[in-house]
Amino acid sequence: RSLSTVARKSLKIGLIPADGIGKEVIPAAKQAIIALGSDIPKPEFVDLIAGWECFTRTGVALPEETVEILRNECDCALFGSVSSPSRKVTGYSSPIVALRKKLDLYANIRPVVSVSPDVNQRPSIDLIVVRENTECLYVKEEILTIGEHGKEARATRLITERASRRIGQMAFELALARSRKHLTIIHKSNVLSVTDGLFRETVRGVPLLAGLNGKYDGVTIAEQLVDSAVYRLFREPEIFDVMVAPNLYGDIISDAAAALVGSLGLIPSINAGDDFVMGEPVHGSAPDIEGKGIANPLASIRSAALMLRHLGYSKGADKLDIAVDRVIREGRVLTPDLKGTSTTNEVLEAVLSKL
Ligand code: GGG
Repeated sequence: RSLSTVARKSLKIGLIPADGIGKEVIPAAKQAIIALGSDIPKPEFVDLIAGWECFTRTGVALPEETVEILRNECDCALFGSVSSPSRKVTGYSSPIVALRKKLDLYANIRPVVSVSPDVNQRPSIDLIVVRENTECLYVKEEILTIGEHGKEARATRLITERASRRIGQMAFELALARSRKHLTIIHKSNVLSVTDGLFRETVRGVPLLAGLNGKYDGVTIAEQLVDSAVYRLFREPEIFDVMVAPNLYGDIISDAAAALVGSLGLIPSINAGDDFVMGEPVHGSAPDIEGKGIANPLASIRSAALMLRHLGYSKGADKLDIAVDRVIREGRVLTPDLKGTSTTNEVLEAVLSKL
């Protein structure tokens, strides 16, 4: 089913704040959605649990009930952030990685846009990182053995033709809809010629797929080794329009791109599949500022906008984006990550006042 053509009287949105500042920014995004009034179908919210804290309390990081409610009852969802430990904990596995796989949310779409040079943003940044969301090293098949010289750890990196083709097609679609229509394939196939080679060849082959009949003829294609892509991202970011990458490179590149616009606290994403969409700020759980009331809510509000746009509610989505842009441009009410002194609630109020 096409997500955008379903007629809805109401919009059931699963809210999974999870850990850390997710619990502060997801409620802010909820308020922003409510403020859209009749620009979207009447929103209904379902509070759902997942995360490290959920694991320490219940022994389960991603309760089956959360997945089932998302699958069977919700039209879409917003996920906050998760604080997975950096050591192996028996029985624990990252719930966001699991959720992306269980709901087959194969595309992580992360736009990075500059709005104002006054908040430390490089001018003219307007790019989208399209991150494959289900495989690569995130299949998490790791083993530890004892070899001749001590411990040896190995991880499997899975790249499939199917996943590369569908993320490639998503990236071509996004590029086609933009004015520059330029797609850069990110890989490291000079070293990883089998895995990254398959990714690169498959994405390159998307325009030749049966039935497309020249649909992507207007899209120019470039490719860049991931290390040099990061270098060029900092040196000449304006060369990029849409970047498509395997899971791990996409994760790293999008954080790097966030540095170009002043703060990770501004970067939204959606996890998109053929049947479901889940908005998620790119930032993590930020334990250093958790509970202080100063987390930047703008990435979550923008993630709500992306989610709504993906569902076909462009009017509501545009309103949220325009309100966020105005708050950033005015530069008076900003959280400390953007060198401001305002709280999460004050930034939310500033956004709401512009809707
Ligand atoms: N909202 C993005 C987020 O939570 N980032 C941190 C992250 O993905 N960590 C992986 C994990 O903790 O499982």
